[in-house]
Amino acid sequence: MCLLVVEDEFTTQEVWQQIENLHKITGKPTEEFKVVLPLRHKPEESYPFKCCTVERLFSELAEKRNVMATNQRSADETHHQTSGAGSRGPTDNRKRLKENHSNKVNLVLLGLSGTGKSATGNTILGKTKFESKASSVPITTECQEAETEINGTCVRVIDTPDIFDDEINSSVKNQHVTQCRRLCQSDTCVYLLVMHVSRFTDGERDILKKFEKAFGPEAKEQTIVLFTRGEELQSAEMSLEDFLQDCQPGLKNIVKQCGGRCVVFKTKPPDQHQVAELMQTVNMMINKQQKQ
Ligand SMILES: Nc1nc2c(ncn2[C@@H]2O[C@H](COP(=O)(O)OP(=O)(O)O)[C@@H](O)[C@H]2O)c(=O)[nH]1
Ligand SMILES: [Mg+2]
Repeated sequence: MCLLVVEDEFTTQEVWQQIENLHKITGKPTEEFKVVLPLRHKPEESYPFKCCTVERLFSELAEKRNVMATNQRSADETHHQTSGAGSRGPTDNRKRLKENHSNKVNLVLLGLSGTGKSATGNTILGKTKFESKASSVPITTECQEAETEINGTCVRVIDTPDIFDDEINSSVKNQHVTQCRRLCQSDTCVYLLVMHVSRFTDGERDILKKFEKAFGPEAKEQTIVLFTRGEELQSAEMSLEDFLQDCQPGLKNIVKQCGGRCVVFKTKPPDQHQVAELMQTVNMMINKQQKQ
């Protein structure tokens, strides 16, 4: 696949010129180049080149990956049958991520009470499945799940109660963690560490330690920090980069430990564009880890 990713201000003429240059350099026919359009642009028939959106590209890649995985599985089954290999041993999440070429992903919402996990879950799902409201007591008290499909990927959203609260009995928290791990047993699991953009509390300072204790030391390799109340950044005319640059060292460290993967969300009003950006980050992380 020869992909030419273009920026927002592209002109048809410039892009075509580039395709011709690439054709001269590589010898590949111009029809083999596909232009990946910036977000918000829709493929138009008037373009003289093949083009697609990032979302469409990811679903095409996922389809191709599925076909390859099916072929690989058939080859593996043949090999197992001929070599008489026994059943597979237990798989950890990282191994599952590498092996899992299916088109399914679990998104697990984690974070303190009131940070907006349930509201974020509803935004991802595009419908209200989880109760979300302002409250001084936790509203979500059990792990819950709901599914949707986003650009060909089956996304299971898992909403959780606050499992980091020191006030809550540890056996209750362990039950939530066990339930959450059970829900994530099959398919790739991506953790979304949900934090309020303008509040970094003492309870969040050692959140990664508690998180690792619950889900294992490698879990942060599959984590994206998701900041809610993005509209507060918008009204302060700040980008996520500006915010991260000026934020507290403790928060900077959390983002750093999560590989710098972070997104910003606003749920009032919900905006599906931010869901597409989140899925882009999810897919990039999964693709990168599968290559490692
Ligand atoms: N303005 C605004 N409110 C939000 C946002 N995300 C969550 N909230 C509100 O924050 C409150 C707590 O959200 P909830 O989803 O119940 O938090 P949870 O306890 O982490 O599940 C609710 O009143 C939400 O409407 C956001 O991005 N912007
Ligand atoms: Mg909740």
